[in-house]
Amino acid sequence: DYESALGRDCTTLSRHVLQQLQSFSADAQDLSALMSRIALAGKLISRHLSRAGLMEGVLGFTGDVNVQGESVKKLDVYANDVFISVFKQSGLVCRLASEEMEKPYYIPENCPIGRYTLLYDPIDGSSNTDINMSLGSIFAIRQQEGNDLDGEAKDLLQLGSKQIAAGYILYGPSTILVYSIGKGVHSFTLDPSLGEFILSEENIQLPQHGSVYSVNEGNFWQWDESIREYIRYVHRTEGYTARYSGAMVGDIHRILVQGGVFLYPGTVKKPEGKIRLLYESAPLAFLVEQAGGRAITGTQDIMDVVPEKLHQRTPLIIGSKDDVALVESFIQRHAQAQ
Ligand code: P6P
Repeated sequence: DYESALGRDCTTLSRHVLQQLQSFSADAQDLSALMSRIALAGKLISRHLSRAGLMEGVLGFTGDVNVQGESVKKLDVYANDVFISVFKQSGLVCRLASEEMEKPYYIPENCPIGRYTLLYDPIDGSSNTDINMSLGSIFAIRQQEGNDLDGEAKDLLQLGSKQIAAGYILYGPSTILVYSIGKGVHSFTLDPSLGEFILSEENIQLPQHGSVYSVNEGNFWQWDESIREYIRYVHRTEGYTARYSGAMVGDIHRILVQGGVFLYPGTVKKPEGKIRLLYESAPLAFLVEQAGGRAITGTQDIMDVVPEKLHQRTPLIIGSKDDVALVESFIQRHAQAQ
């Protein structure tokens, strides 16, 4: 029958979402269509990245500084524009909130209020853009609740558990899309010859423990003593190895597959750390928890953090349950000693 003929080779993302939802309701169709548009954004960005070095004016800086005070890469702007353009006429989302935009971008025409909101980091790890290293896009989907008349998107400032779906696209040797709608974590690999993301793994589960710890040790002297104690421990204990790429999506994907822990702790000067809550930590926490892992700030689950601001940062310790618990034990021991 056709199922065996198609088999796994042709389980596309849109079909998989409908299978997951076991429904063909309008909402299910919308979510499936929404995920397909995210896949389209991923294909466009992947193609652009693969040719970046061949085209004039793609790499390098725009010369602007974004609202976060970071110098903007041309690829940041390109990727942000791709997400806006693929959703503009989709009628699926009313609002896009991105690291690259101070305020959310509203899509008023033919889009009834109360639909989905897409929160995303269009290119995460842009320090890697000009050196041909892996990069990622991170996304979260939330429901727009209320009328948001003041445009402040206050309805987005809610727990990570209010996320409807989340995931990332990893632009590496192959382009992989990993997502969850709360029913497990599944990965798709882009087949450039088909122009389709094809199912590569279902119900991914993080190992309980892994040997990898992933952190920028260049910040060692800016960390709290508890984190320095943890680092000294893994330095002197057999069985740990350091891996850090400078682009979080690749580091997180390694941990999703092999286990271990990724840390971006706060520093004495910036206790809130660097990673953004609503479109980086929260979607990754949603995904990792669905895969049987954990994600904490150091003192609370990422999924329980209620943001006060759209671009709020949090410290992030995320990965295998045992490895996150080990970091947490150093933090707790130091808190008791205070
Ligand atoms: P640092 C990229 O800017 C990013 O948000 C993550 O992708 C990455 O892990 C981290 O920042 C790198 O920051 O301070 O270690 O260079």
